[in-house]
Amino acid sequence: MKSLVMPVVGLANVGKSTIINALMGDKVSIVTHKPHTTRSMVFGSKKMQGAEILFVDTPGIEKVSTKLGSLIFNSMKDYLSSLEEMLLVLDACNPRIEKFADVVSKSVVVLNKIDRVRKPKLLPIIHQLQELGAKEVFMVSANSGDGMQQLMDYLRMRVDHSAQKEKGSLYVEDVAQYACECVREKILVQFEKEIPYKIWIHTKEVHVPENSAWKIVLRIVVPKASYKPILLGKGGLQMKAIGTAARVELCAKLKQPGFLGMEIAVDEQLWQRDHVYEQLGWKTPK
Ligand SMILES: Nc1nc2c(ncn2[C@@H]2O[C@H](COP(=O)(O)OP(=O)(O)OP(=O)(O)O)[C@@H](O)[C@H]2O)c(=O)[nH]1
Ligand SMILES: [Mg+2]
Repeated sequence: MKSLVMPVVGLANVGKSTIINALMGDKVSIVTHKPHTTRSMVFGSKKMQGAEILFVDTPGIEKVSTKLGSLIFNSMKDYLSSLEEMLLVLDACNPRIEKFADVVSKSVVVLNKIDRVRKPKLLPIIHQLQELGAKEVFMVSANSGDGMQQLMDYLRMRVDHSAQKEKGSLYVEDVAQYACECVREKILVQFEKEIPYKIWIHTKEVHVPENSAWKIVLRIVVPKASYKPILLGKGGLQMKAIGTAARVELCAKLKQPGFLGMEIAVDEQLWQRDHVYEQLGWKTPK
């Protein structure tokens, strides 16, 4: 099978995850209106006849003053310089090309959110990107779907021209990670300020048989005891609503009914623990 690995990079909140979900025709990565929603690498494998594209969703490349934020920032800088090719997503309203001047020449650039900008405003941006040697420039609105088919056709053509790889799938879908992300998305949308950024979710139990009901139990770890009643809400109703929304989404994804259990644990040392960063995919420097 011919395959193409396509990392999708850019600043926070520019629509990287939305673009991947639209190209996949399926939700693989969570999306919210808040910056720094994605905090791990997320993989989505799009299979077509005899071809596969592995999209790699990545966190926004912007400095944040937490240990996790700076770990992500430094790792992403290294990752970017190691790449031979990437899909660089810029917000058409505020492209901030200068942040990526040194990688534009190895990028397929996607100007997203064109639904929010007048077309003539795009011309000097495109010109600047071409001057910097962009491989291609696409103008899209991932939300409305405008321009997305052209982007997909181009990627499909690129797989056809890429080297033959060994047979077999590049990627095994990670149900456990998706379940944690699904709950984190609902928490991000529901709660203001820092709480959603301070929690860590991991799986306690994952049982996903092929043709019968699934069971997934998650543990939400918070660094302060005071967060727990806030998350739970009055009579636990808030958490219940979040659980229900996530379960409905997981049922649709897994095409099976199932049980989603959640518990909240307090660990004041949470963000001092290396294994937390490692589970998120970021190695802490020794
Ligand atoms: N108007 C408009 N909004 C969009 C478009 N694409 C994405 N958005 C919105 O932009 C916000 C951020 O989208 P995400 O896909 O989470 O952005 P991201 O780049 O993955 O963000 P991080 O994971 O935080 O780095 C969401 O509210 C999306 O609905 C678009 O084409 N037009
Ligand atoms: Mg994202």
